[in-house]
Amino acid sequence: MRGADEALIVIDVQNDFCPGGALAVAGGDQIVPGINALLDDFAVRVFTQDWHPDDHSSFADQHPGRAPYDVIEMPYGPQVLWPVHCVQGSAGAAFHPDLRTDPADLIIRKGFRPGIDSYSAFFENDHTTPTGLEGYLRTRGATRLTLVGLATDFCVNYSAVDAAKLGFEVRVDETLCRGIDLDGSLQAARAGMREAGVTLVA
Ligand code: VGL
Ligand code: ZN
Repeated sequence: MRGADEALIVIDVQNDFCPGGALAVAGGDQIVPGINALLDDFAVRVFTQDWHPDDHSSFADQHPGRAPYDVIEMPYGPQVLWPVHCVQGSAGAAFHPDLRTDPADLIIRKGFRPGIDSYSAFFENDHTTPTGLEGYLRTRGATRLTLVGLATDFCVNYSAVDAAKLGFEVRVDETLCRGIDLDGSLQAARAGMREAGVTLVA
């Protein structure tokens, strides 16, 4: 068991991000056994779940003439348009069936507001609307965070950078993450995380 101030944050290990899912990340399911093995080491365990209404504004089908992976300008900045994924209550939004979810202390859902996406576990994509996770971790006494999950270059990246900005000591275990890698987004994410002071463990 690690220190009482250490939290494991498991990002979006959901069916739609695993092979066969709507927004499949290559090898997304391969990280499940390793995450399962890590859970009992941590005093604080938080899972996140991407959780969109079916008309979410990040979905390409909400923007006539647009296709998945196009980038549009939203009031809060650029937004990649995604295939419909992680719709609230759908099988795709459920956690991978082999993921041990019973040890989770908290499951935090994000991306539920129709007009704004939320990659980060801490803030929506306007970088100001909080999810409440910061307060949860601080009141639990967690100061050191290990992040694992999907996808490295989007939700893990945004969560890690926000956590570092908030003053947490942040490690990303890349062996237990997989990336989407859209137009070099994986390289950019790794550089951005390092610049923010995140430790990448491979
Ligand atoms: C994610 C794209 C859209 C992620 C979520 O979990 O990384 N990526 N929604
Ligand atoms: Zn999403």
